[in-house]
Amino acid sequence: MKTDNINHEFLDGVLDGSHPDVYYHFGVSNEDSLLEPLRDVRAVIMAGSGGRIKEFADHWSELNGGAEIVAFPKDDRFVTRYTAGVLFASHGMGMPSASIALQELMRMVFFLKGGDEEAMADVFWARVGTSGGVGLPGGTVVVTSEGVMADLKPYRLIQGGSGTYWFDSTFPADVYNAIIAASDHTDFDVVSGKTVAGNEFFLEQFRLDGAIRLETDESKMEWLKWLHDNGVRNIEMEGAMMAGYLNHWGFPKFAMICCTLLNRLEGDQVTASPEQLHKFSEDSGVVLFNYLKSTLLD
Ligand code: R2B
Ligand code: URA
Repeated sequence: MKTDNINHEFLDGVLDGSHPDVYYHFGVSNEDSLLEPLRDVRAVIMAGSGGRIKEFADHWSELNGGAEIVAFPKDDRFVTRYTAGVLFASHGMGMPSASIALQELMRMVFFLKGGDEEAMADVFWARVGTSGGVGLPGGTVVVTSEGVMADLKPYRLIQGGSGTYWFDSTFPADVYNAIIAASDHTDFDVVSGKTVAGNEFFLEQFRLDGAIRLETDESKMEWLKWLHDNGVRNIEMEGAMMAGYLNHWGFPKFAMICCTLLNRLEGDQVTASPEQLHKFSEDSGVVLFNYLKSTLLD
């Protein structure tokens, strides 16, 4: 872990009881007894939708002999479940929403592990989601090697004091390679590649089917081909920020696993049937659970 980058000014006072930490968007604080069982947390799994979180937690509980599921009472922002060493939390859509979830979850993990850097470094983080494929058909699962923004540069934010703050938004290679290896007998392809995180589903993903259109057929295809030539295999909306924040604290184990819903070289609209979409989304869950089983089940 990179101890200098952890916000000790605020977080050390939580550990010594000087002040509480309120994880406002999750509706809990470090003083809630609900968090007590979560001290054993070994993985934090995030997904965009709350429904997905409930399904994941039910499945992980079943795989662990019907382990008890702790449900956080507040669910109007994020849906959260804990069972058998895994905290499952939704993050909504886009980096502004997901950054709120991730910052509060990082603080929660800091508290749950008593600030012990070795214990924190053992925690595995993942986002499981959907994406648009770049040169890949719908139904492929992409395990991200590097998160970039729409200009192929790493994640960054505008910071008052220091201008632009750049993050390292790469993903650890040992982890994405192990995830792919744990899913080597699936009936769908699992590949690694760079992933663009767009700040918009339409405009920053160069779609032509939004209410607002800023691109032409030519400029869209030029962008998509440029991405493809530079190793990008899919486009979504959160990964670059997630990798940036987790690297900032020095977490060594994290990943992003996304199914593709369409090939963006062939179109913009998501026209797959509900059955196909269900299968695509199940498949990214299969890849996650193959890895969790290989690492967390005794
Ligand atoms: C993938 O899908 C969502 C948009 O449909 C967004 O959260 C993402 O990253
Ligand atoms: N999610 C995205 O952000 N983009 C897509 O094209 C599909 C899913």
